[in-house]
Amino acid sequence: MRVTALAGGVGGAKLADGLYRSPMINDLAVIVNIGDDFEHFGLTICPDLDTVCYTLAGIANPDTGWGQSEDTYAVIKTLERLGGPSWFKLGDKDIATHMERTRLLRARNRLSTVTAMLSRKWGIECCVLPASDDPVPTIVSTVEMGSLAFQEYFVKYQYQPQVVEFIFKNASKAQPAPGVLEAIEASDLIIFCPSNPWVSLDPILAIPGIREAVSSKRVIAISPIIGGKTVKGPAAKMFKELGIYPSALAVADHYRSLLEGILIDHADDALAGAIDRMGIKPLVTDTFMRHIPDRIRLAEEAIHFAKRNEQ
Ligand code: FO1
Repeated sequence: MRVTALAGGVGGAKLADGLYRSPMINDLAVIVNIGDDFEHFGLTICPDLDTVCYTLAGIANPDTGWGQSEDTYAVIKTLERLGGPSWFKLGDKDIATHMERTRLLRARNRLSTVTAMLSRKWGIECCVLPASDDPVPTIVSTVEMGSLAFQEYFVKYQYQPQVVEFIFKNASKAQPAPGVLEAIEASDLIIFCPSNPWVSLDPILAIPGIREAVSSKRVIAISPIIGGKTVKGPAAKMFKELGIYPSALAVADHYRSLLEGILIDHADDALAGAIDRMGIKPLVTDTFMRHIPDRIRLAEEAIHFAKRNEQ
């Protein structure tokens, strides 16, 4: 089966890993959010591309989900002693990724080309694509601090400021990266990974042409919200601050016109009827991914769900 997954953040990377490791899928493309990307110390840092690639390569930090496992922090600690900004904890091995990506970009390679080059070095055998090769930084408009660059909002201020809206800067001028629309068109199924709808999947869908391409395909989502909360990150807090009660139902409604089905957790069993009445088929299951077998199980449940719906 040919699958294209849209992913961002740690939860999205884990489900993408389950799809990647499943023998049911012989052709996987992962389209990754670039809204978190930023320049730091002159380095181009792409957190969601790195989180997906490190996770697929089996070298992600198992505790945080981002950065590399068994990394050291000599550089950032030394930098702190020099009085430099150390709020964004870069590991020593992780810095090598940012240095090589920046070097390749400066040599006028596209981000998608650089991602393919790095993926090969990490032994990744599926296609990992940035949503666009053009920078489309997410700006978070907040009550207390006005407009914040994404990493300032997410890391420096630990996503405490109250959100007003999200701006995907220059999205209207951006192009899907080469291969993105082709991957979507060629797929039997599109999977919306359990990522933050506001700042991981919406920035992908905001790139001109991507939402349209997805809208003519079969789409199954996995809710990132379980029992009104997220496993990690600010998605539930964002829903609340935007005046929407956080729930799997709110996630289904967020993507309403695009979804054929959605996997929700047992904790949200009571929402299945309302989701079904929206015209979206619910599958109630265990959506926690505690370890790699869980990632594969959940990924395969989504595939089986789609196959059952096919008839
Ligand atoms: N997230 C944090 O909460 N604190 C950090 O210090 C931090 C450092 C970091 C370094 C490299 C990287 O690729 C990601 C990093 N992240 C950190 C996560 C980053 O903020 C991502 O954007 C989030 O995971 C949301 O996708």
